[in-house]
Amino acid sequence: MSTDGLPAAPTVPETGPSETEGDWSDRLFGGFRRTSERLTGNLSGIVGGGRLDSAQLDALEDALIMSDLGPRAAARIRDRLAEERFERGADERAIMEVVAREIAEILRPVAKPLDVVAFPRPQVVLVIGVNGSGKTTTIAKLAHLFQEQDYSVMLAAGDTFRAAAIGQLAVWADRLSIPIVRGPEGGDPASVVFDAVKAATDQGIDALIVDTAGRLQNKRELMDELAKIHRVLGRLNPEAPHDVVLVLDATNGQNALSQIEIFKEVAGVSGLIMTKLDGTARGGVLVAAAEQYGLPIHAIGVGEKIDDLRPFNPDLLARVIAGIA
Ligand SMILES: Nc1nc2c(ncn2[C@@H]2O[C@H](COP(=O)(O)OP(=O)(O)O)[C@@H](O)[C@H]2O)c(=O)[nH]1
Ligand SMILES: [Mg+2]
Repeated sequence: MSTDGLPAAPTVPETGPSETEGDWSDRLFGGFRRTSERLTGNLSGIVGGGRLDSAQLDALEDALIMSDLGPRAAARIRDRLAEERFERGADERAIMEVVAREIAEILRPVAKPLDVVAFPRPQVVLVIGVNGSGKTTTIAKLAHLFQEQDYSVMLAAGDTFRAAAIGQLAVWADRLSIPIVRGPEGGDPASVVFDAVKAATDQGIDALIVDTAGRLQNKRELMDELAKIHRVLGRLNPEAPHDVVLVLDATNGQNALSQIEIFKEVAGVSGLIMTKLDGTARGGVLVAAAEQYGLPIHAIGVGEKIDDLRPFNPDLLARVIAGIA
């Protein structure tokens, strides 16, 4: 589904009735269950009190690395645990409290919602990422979020590479009753973006969200295409794009990190949205990304429906990863 280069199915799930808060957090928790089981699974035999011994610390560090948190975050958490003096009879949970606190320390500095602040309007949000990462779906969710905050939104179908991609965005635009600027399949994305910025400016739109193609297998072409979009945007508004949001699929695990590297190089990334944190065992990569790149994380995707984009809550997520939420 999310292999580089394979076209994503152009499915647009129905916007079903809103779920309760519990449903989505259950799905998020479900996605991290294997991570938290792996962490606590290594703790059997910790009784008494005082400090963890080096075998226990090794086991925990390994489990953190296996859970995609990355070697740096894992070492940092290990160091923190090594310093901790536990009370007599401290159980697994007491240890996981320390783990969660340290993960939250890593995540807190990068939690930053995407705000509509650009003046003059519109705020131009360029959305990039490999095919199948969830760009188009995330754009729809983001548009919905902005609408809920009473901002006017316009979409630009800058992924002209696949006809289905234009159609998929158009279906969402229709469903959300927001205008979309689109061109022909195979057309020049930069000209779509040019038209869209002009239309959004003329109509006093608050936020223009631009979809793009994610042809990572042809880095040169991708780079040229994004550079051209940048040039066109800059000509109309020197501040644009105001945001370059990289959408990452959490199920890709460590591959998400190499995608950050590549897209930073070809497009300059200002922030991240990580999708598919429902039902993946690899969401720990979010911690690795925060620790290694320090890029703002704007939101997380926890499902395919329109309101499945959630604020990035570092304390909650840290507790979910540690299995004590
Ligand atoms: N479970 C789940 N699926 C998602 C999420 N975000 C996107 N998807 C699905 O991932 C697939 C690819 O998404 P799409 O938006 O077309 O990706 P794009 O190629 O980057 O534009 C679709 O089937 C989406 O419904 C998410 O947060 N959770
Ligand atoms: Mg798409």
